Amino acid sequence: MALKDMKMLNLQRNERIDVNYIKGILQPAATCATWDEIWNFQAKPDDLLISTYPKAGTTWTQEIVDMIQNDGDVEKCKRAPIYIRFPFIEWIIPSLDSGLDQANAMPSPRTLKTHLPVQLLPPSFWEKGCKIIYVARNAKDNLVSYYHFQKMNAALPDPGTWEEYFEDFLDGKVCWGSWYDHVKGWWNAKDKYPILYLFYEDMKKHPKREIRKIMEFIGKNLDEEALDKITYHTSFDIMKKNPMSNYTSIPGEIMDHSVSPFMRKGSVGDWKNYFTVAQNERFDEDYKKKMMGTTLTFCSSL
Ligand code: PPS
Repeated sequence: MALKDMKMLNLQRNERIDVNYIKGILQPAATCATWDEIWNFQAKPDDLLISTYPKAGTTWTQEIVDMIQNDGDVEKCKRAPIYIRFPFIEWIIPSLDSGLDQANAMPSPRTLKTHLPVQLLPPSFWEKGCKIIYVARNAKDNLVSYYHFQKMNAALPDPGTWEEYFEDFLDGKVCWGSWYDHVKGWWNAKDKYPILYLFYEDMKKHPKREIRKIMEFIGKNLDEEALDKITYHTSFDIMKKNPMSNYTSIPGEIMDHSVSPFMRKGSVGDWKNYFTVAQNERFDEDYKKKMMGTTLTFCSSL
């Protein structure tokens, strides 16, 4: 089936997408169908890449980066929805362009988005020495956020029950694979490549400090007033109301915000409202095994 037909089929029948594997990592079938093209994507030296495991704070970081790049000009950042401003390189958005087409059509300097685990990143990003901002979020909140997102987003598989999804997440049987391997893989890469590794929880606790880190990393120099403005404009409450960052412009057949809004809670520790005591114990035990030996640590409540 041609890719174009597949996109329309999803939209018309309002069905969930198919999934498949790329080198052992579950991915939307449309991503698998274009994998060779994605793998051979030609990055440019002045590309900036925002990389995350899904639901770790991508959109938040994108808005911050755009605000910094535009010297704190709110109106400029409202020029288009977030998914148009930042091509998502491995994504085929039903009824819209592919991320690759968008990226290839975009003038430089480009800021791109990916959820790919480190081993699946197109090699040209490494070869060209592109700067990369990686954002990680504690696994428990990440799991809860991803579960709700899959419920509202027909462009991802149905998550099943909470209990089923909980096990799938621990097993890495979700799109873009294991959270554990993802955060560890990128953590290890940061010592070899120009990667700024950030944490969602730090951004919540010290937004201005983390925004300043991003600003310095991308080589900008804004005054305190601009930084304050960016901190305000990129707060959860403001971004939730901003149609250019809250994904409400995606057709309702794909994202149904009445099931769960894209800008859902934006907090640290929401997992406590979903994990049973037994699930929490099982999670912690499994976590210790999977994260053994890494220097990477997270906080899951503030
Ligand atoms: S995606 O679909 O993978 O790109 O999603 P992503 O943007 O990575 O993650 C969505 C979660 O981030 C929350 N979010 C924010 N939190 C705090 N402050 C701001 N400004 C902000 N913007 C987005 C969003 O609400 C999702 O988290 P949950 O826990 O589901 O609310």
